[in-house]
Amino acid sequence: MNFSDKVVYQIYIKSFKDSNGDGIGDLRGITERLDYLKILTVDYLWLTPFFSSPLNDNGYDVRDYLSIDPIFGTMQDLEELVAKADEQGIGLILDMVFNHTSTEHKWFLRALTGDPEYMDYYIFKDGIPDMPPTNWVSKFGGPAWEYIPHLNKWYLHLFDVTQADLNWENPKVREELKKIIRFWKQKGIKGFRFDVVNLISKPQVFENDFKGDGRRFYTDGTRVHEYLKELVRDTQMEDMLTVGEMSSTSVENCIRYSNPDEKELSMCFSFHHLKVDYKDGEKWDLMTPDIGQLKALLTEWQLGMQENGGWNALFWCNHDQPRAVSRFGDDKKYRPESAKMLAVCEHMLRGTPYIFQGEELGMTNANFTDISYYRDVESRNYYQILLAKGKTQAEALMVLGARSRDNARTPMQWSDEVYAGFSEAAPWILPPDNYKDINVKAALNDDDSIFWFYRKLIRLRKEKKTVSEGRISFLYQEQKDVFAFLRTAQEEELLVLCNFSDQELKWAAGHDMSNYNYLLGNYEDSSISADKIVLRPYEAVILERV
Ligand code: TEU
Ligand code: CA
Repeated sequence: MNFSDKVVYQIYIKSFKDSNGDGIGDLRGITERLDYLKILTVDYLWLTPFFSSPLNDNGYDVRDYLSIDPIFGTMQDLEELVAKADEQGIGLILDMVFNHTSTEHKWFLRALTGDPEYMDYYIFKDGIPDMPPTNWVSKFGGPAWEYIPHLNKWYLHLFDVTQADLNWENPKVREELKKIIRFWKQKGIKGFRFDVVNLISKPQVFENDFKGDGRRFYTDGTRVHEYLKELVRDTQMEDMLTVGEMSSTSVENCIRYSNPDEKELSMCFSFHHLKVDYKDGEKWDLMTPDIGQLKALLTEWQLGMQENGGWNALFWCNHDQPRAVSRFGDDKKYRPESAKMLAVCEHMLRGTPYIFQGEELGMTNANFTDISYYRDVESRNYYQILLAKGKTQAEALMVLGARSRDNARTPMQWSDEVYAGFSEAAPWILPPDNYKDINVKAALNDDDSIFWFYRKLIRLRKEKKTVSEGRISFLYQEQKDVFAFLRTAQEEELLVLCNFSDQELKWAAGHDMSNYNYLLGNYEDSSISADKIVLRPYEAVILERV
């Protein structure tokens, strides 16, 4: 199946819409707002996990994959959402967290009793206290192993200590996971997103990493392609939309994950382009984004995947990333312009675009001024780590302000009413003050809003095969802040220019510009001449060859 003309909208349930006044978003909240999503004309909704969970990582710590956490609703609510979405022609994508389970999952609880059958569902290693089997570091900070005194063993957790890694080497584990897929398929689910799925194949021998944090031993591991093929084949997922979240991956592996001939997944998320503001690759060291590197990485991935039949999931934002307009744009002086420019860039690249809730409004980072406002386990851990490293509270807060995952998790801004119209009660996490201006109600009433601009981009994808299926090639890139590319299919050609700076720039094309018409852009008119284009701050234009 080809998903090139589709657009996916990601919903972080806890923050989307609260229907019952407890301050937490839920399934009924989504059903209530399907009309809004219909106006945007998205094809699929990716719902972040709503399964039974202690919610230490907001649902990425699953206690029971086959039941719904009461905080999010009931099975009936889900069935109703599936049915109503279906009436609108919208399919649901569920988030499968198969690298690990919550330590409250019944499998882990049985393992803790010393039952060898269930201990083999996880990765337990013999050991003594204070001597973890390897020096690997958890993605959320601290050691990746936890000691269980009464078993004299350590278990592996690449994420939080309450998220124990599953042992995919064990065929019984793989069978259990297939059952989960089959269960949700028969509920009418149309696709799946697989959480950190390129980390599922662990090495045979566990050794210390003296060069890094351990990831090179388990990222795109030796059996990962085999596992994915088996999972897809045995659950007949071939025609569904399947997207893998690939942590620290490579183009070569993503080609294999997403090339239809391999019968693994439909597409991949990769993250290299979202590390261009990490100083020396370190997320918690701030740096202004290196746009030259951003362009180089996107170019490498776009061409690499195209030449070898791979398919990208395109995105700037998700529930783990700060807001793109605050990060790569200017969320004050040029907020609408830069939000639209980022939209053009993403939606015109080759791949399937993903919109994260609120991105279509140009929602910004949270601007929290105190650690007590933060909820995310990773942010809270790293706050302590930053203090321990000698940063002042103010410095640590500044880092979190730019990097925390909570920047994406503030409530969806529906209106200028109290709590942004998200809930009648105090929400579990507060919205930034700017909800009074930045909200759905205001966006729908403004013809020139970011929202309506997104809708135009989606329409363009539906109307023009060049956008959905065209080849991509890149133009003159020497001008650091301008990203320029062509999309071509048969006789049609589109030229896309994006200015990533707050400066007016002359783009010296070296490309004959005489035969192009203005198609869409984020400024009302465009100054195109035969050999020169003047791009205003954060201007983006799509030109069509005549
Ligand atoms: O995220 C995987 C992941 O590694 C990150 O995006 C992570 O948040 C970041 O690298 C930390 O610096 C997935 C989910 O999207 C995330 O919400 C979960 O917390 C994580 O897996 C564990 O399930
Ligand atoms: Ca609720």
